Amino acid sequence: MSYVDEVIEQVTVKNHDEPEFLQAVREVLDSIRPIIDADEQRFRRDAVLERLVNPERQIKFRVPWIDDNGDVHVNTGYRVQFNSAIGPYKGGLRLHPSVNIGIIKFLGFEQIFKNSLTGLPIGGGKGGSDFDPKGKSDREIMSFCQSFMTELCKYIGADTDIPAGDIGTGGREIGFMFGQYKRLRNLFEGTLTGKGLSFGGSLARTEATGYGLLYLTDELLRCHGESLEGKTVVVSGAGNVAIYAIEKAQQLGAKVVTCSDSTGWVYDPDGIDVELLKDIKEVRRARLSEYKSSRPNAEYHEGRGVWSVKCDVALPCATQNELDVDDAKALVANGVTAVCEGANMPTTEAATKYLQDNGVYFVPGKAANAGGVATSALEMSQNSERLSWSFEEVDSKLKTIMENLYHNIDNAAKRYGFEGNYVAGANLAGFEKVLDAMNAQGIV
Ligand code: NDP
Ligand code: 2IT
Repeated sequence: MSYVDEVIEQVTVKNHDEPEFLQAVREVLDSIRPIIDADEQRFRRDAVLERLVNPERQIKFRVPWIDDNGDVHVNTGYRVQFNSAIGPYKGGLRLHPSVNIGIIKFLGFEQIFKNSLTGLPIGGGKGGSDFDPKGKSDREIMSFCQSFMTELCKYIGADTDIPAGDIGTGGREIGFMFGQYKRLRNLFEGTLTGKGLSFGGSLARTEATGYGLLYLTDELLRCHGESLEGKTVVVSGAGNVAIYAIEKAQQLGAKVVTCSDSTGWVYDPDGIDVELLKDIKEVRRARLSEYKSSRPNAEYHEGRGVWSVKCDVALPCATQNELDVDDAKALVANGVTAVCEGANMPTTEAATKYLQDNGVYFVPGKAANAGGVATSALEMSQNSERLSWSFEEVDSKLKTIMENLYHNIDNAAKRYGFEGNYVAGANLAGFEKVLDAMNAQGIV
């Protein structure tokens, strides 16, 4: 059996109850076969793949917090410090009831290669909790965030591990966590990114993941003789990534006709009103069902359905495995040209294969959504030099990073004989740098 298959089998046995982690590992290991197979004996002897798939450190802790009635709740907190070969651990914190160790490991594993692809010196990590922020008051959110950070602060630091936002963690939560970190450690340092602008945050970090997704999508289309101008785009999600993906797609001349949240989805034939969406989601923290009351031409449907809408470009920006093979078939039947992932692993394995087999340009999240973490790394740079850059400066660096990233994965796919397969390109290019650093640093 090949070394790659041997390790996939080991990981499957050892982590059989972590399907998302297995899915992420299978995809990456399968893609990097050309590198591993070329020097299999040495990689096996050095246990390179075993070291790659086992996190350097996993932290799991109790998070007790008190609600507004004085009742105590206990959630579970996680931080997986996956790989620090190329820099300090970096990655977001997810707050969602579906969080478990397998979810955090899948996200942390993906983050290793994503962070490598940014070209910036950041290793891979991820954390979060099964806490559900929905319906909680600001005080309850603060109570949770302070308790979470009371434990997490022992393991992180500006040169050790730098968490940030993800599902359920936005500016409000990062603010509460930063306040508690500073209080407990007596350090005002950039150990979190996505901070408010008045205390070390970077301009354009809020917009970065969505904008970056569109910079990459635009570059992809241009390299194939097309552009976003006049294209119809469908987006899922209505959170941080989705909102700024919609905004930038519209700035680039596309018409975005859908968005969704966990209860339903909107079809707006006139194009999503992004200011209204921001007001509903960022200010009022309300349900998407409220969209229709201000936009009579729009439709609101319960459940899922954005992938059934005819489009040229599809941008899944909500959560993992939200686009399955039936959705992929509907997209292909409707003539989709490109699917670029704003979320992490939103497309199932079967759907990915179907899209690729049918000639759709498919760019995986670890490449397409890397603009968020890349801009987090720019926030770290600004914190280190105690300066802040203008919006234009950060945004133009982000654009350059995403364009370079596209060419990097495109070239890697070509170099290894997989032209047009951006999954292979992203995994190969991301892995090359991590492997080089791991080899240079010995067996650690
Ligand atoms: P948010 O919490 O801001 O938004 C998540 C959106 O997805 C919400 O509209 C949410 O609906 C919707 N959603 C639908 N179904 C689910 C579900 N089952 N679980 C969770 N959310 C669901 O998160 P982000 O926009 O920050 O993150 C979206 C995706 O992008 C995630 O995969 C994340 O890992 C990824 N990502 C985020 C980055 C960032 O910088 N924030 C960077 C790179 C990737 P509802 O409002 O009803 O909960
Ligand atoms: O998935 C991701 O890349 C993020 N949630 C952003 C991580 C970060 O450190 O900015």
